[in-house]
Amino acid sequence: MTHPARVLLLALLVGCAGSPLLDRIEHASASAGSLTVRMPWALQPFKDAPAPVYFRVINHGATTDTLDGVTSPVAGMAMLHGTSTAGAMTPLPELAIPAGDSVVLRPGVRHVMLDSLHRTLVRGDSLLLTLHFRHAGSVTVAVPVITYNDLDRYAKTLEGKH
Ligand SMILES: [Cu+2]
Repeated sequence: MTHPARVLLLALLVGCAGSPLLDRIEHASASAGSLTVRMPWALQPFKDAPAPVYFRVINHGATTDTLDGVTSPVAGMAMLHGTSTAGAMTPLPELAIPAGDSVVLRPGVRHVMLDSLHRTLVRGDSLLLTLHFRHAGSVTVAVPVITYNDLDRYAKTLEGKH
């Protein structure tokens, strides 16, 4: 089999292996100014635990912007968290989005934490998350909720490691 044919076959297989939920994540996108927020997803929390949210921000502009804060109608409190070298969560007061670059929030690196949830989040739900940028203003994205099982299956796509 020639190389291009193999690539095509792989694309077909990956396409078949997708799910409506993963499709929703891959097609989710919202923009303000030169910033685009893509591929948002949240993990269904255990019991009353907070829910982590992940996404990527692409800065098509020539000026660095800064994510100053996050809010969500489903959470009493929403905040940016980083991960220390020891693996503990640390508050992140702000997050720079360099010009012409992108920043990925993924497990083990950084996330938005939704705490004091007003309702139970289950697989397939959609929650609204608003990101407040210093220059571009606010961007609201609909974030699909997935389970840890989904994350296992779609880690490569979701964590942006490919
Ligand atoms: Cu956290």
